[in-house]
Amino acid sequence: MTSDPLARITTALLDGERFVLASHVRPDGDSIGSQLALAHALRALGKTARIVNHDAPPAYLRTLPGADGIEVAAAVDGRFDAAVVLECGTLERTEVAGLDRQPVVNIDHHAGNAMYGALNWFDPTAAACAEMVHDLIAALDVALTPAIGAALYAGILTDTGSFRHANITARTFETCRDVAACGVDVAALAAAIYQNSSLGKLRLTGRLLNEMRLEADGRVAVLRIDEALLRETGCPPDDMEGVINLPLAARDVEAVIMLRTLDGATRVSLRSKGLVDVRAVAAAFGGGGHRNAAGCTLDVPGPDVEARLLARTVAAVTESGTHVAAAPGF
Ligand SMILES: [Mn+2]
Repeated sequence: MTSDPLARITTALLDGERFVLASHVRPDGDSIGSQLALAHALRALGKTARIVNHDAPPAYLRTLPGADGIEVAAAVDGRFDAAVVLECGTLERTEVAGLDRQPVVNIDHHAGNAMYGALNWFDPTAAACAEMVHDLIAALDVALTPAIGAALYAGILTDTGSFRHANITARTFETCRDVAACGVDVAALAAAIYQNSSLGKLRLTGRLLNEMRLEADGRVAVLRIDEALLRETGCPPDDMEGVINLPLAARDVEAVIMLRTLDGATRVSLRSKGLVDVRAVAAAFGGGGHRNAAGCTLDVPGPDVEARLLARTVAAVTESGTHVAAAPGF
């Protein structure tokens, strides 16, 4: 017996036959990519692997091989040799009941992971959970196929903000090297993800940027989405991926707050450049994420809590010390 979590998880997966794979609510490219890659690998070994998430994959990921087999459910029945939970800081983040009745394998890269599994592999140095899954698939001795490679690449491409975030390491490119070598058409995959939006999303983008509020001398941008804006622009609610990143194209903007009101709660997404830590901001409001990409939910929204959120974000920008133009790596 070794204490190396990757080796222990590899053994558990090789020994088992039936698996369920879950990820967080509102799954993103890294959730879906990591799940599909691992499911393809387990099936290549002759095992059964079901993917069960609380929410459907976003439209831009539905062309990934195997995406049409992803189940959407609030609970899983029956027994599995393991529930592999990918990309979740806590088990509750899945909002899928019944996973806790299985031996849980926790594979994640989010700072602050609660180590909730029977087996835990937590690596905050991975730019994407898909990097970890790449290493796991290698340990399982499954050769990459175009279907596996496309899933891994989707996870890395989206979780690095199209290779722009500070989380990128040599390992990121080593994984992508293997993806390219196995025959994935990376340009076609990028087009499927980034040149595949509705005209409604384009109209929403125009309105959002036009109505953007700037605070702290333009260092913090605030975007606001409500039902009326979606209705007026015709943007489908599941087609807003990436709009939050647009203000960061401006030299002066160092952090973005996007507020989305929905059923009496306000969903907050945060993005930042360089050393500006928006994960700490989200954590102060019960959320989490990464330094440059995080989120939380305001259950009792209102001007007061929004003012506190803004003040925390402005403080994060100020505390980062350096203007992004002078930060390391820029
Ligand atoms: Mn991720």
